[in-house]
Amino acid sequence: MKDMEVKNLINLEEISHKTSLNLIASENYPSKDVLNACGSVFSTKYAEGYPGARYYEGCEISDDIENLAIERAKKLFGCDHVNVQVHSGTQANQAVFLSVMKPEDNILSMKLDQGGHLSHGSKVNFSGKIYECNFYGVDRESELIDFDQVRKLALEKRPKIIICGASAYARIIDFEKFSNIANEVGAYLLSDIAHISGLVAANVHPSPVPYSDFVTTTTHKTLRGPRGAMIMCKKEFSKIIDKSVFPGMQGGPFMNMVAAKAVAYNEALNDEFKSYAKQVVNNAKKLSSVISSNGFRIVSGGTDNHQFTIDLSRNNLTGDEIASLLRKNGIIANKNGIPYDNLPPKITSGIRIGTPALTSRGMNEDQMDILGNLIVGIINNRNDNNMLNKLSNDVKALASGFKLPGVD
Ligand code: DSN
Repeated sequence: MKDMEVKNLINLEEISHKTSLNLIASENYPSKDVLNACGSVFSTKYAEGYPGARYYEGCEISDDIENLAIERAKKLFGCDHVNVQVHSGTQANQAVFLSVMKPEDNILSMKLDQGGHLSHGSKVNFSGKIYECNFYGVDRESELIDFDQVRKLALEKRPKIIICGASAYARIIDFEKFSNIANEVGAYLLSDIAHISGLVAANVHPSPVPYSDFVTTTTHKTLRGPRGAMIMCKKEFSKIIDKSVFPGMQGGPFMNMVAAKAVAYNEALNDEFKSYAKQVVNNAKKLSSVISSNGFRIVSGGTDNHQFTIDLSRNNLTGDEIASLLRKNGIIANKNGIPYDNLPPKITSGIRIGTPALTSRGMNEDQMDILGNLIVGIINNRNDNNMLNKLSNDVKALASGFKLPGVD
């Protein structure tokens, strides 16, 4: 690369990943093949429209790559129809809303501060500005989705769409229960599986596809593809979903990202991916149990998926201070609210931990044991600089034993 300023920053980012341990639950390391497709000549191509019906000439090969991505995605998730053009998870949700709702129609979704997502109706997001939104949460004791509340609110508010799926929820989501409630009140069911789609693809989490009218997901989290998204839907919604994406809210698709999605779907069909997805969950279970056995409470008592949240309130600590402390010592995670948090979103009482990225680097339960003790050690020795120096060297040593997929 001739641009040394940018090259230097890319190198620095690479070194930063290599020498630290990435526990951001929504991040992952895709393969070299996925990255190559992202950087391929397809980034040049304008292909507004859909295969066989484009608004530009010279789209024959773009048609082939998009059809390939669609066929692979349908095989992977067993869905009737898929749109692989949508650029992001938020835009995927937006396209679903545009397809069946009018402004001021009513959404029922999970509270943002109990695990939901901004694009599910938050006041600061387009979804909360355009639509009327009501929210369900988790039970105060079990910290599991409160289905009595979901049903009560659904009967009372008669939403047009019920959304299930979360950004910070560590337990299995019962899509059938959501579907029964949606059917009872005549609502559409949108399952946003952005976080867990890789686990769904590998059958380590139940699939929402048989129960949902619409399923949205990003492609870069547990699914380990390129930055992007996709929408799956029942056959009857195929046309309105595609129209909502283009020309409704996007122009030309990013054909390089469509190519990279095709690569990622194919990788996810392999047995190696299934082993990775199982390991992601085993790693999260192991890491949460090491941390909880050292005196930290885990929200809902543990995890069934790729992530969990540590409740720091009983230790008189905040998410903000501990996320920053961990980062200074080479462990990257994010502050996160816990259910019924007394602290504001910029401070929070929790730290969200996810295992997809480290699992992709090849780590297993043995490394989770070491890592759990490092996390606990860093928190407990936060005022002892000598100990912190030693522990951050241990973090670097652990990181240096595992390559970065797609880069090394
Ligand atoms: N919700 C973000 C996350 O889970 O990190 C992504 O939108």
